[in-house]
Amino acid sequence: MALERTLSIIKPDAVAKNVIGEIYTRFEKAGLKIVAAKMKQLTREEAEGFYAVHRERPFFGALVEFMISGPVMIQALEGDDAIARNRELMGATNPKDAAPGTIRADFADSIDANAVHGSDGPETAKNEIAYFFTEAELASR
Ligand code: RTP
Ligand code: MG
Repeated sequence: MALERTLSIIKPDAVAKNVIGEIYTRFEKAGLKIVAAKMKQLTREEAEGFYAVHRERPFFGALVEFMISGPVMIQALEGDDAIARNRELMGATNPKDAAPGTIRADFADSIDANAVHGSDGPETAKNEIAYFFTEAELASR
């Protein structure tokens, strides 16, 4: 197993539901350590840049509007197979398809308001962590 880092975002719907702590507990129980964290109201430019790979997709406008609809909680997670492990904890993109006990099954309302983001691969994780955190902001633990 490889020690990895991944980027996680608790989206505006889950922040509004006041479940940051419940989601952090799931990360910690799964052996993922929070090595950096910040709460932030994303600007439109930040949200568009973050989801730039989806720029041509029909849902891009709605996705950006949703991501700037309220503050988000952004964290870098570290652990064995952190990228896949976080994706397992999150569940499927559409909460209707998410396995019972996953974050999206328990906290998400729709495919748009789906509670969390997680990097989908090593290259994405590296770029997404650097998008929000400087090297100095990442703890070694
Ligand atoms: P995320 O990037 O947020 O972790 O989600 P994901 O990998 O599970 O899904 P992705 O394909 O990367 O899509 C990014 C976000 O766009 C919204 N989406 N809407 N209406 C649709 O068909 C649709 N497809 C995707 C979702 O909010 C998804 O989280
Ligand atoms: Mg994605």
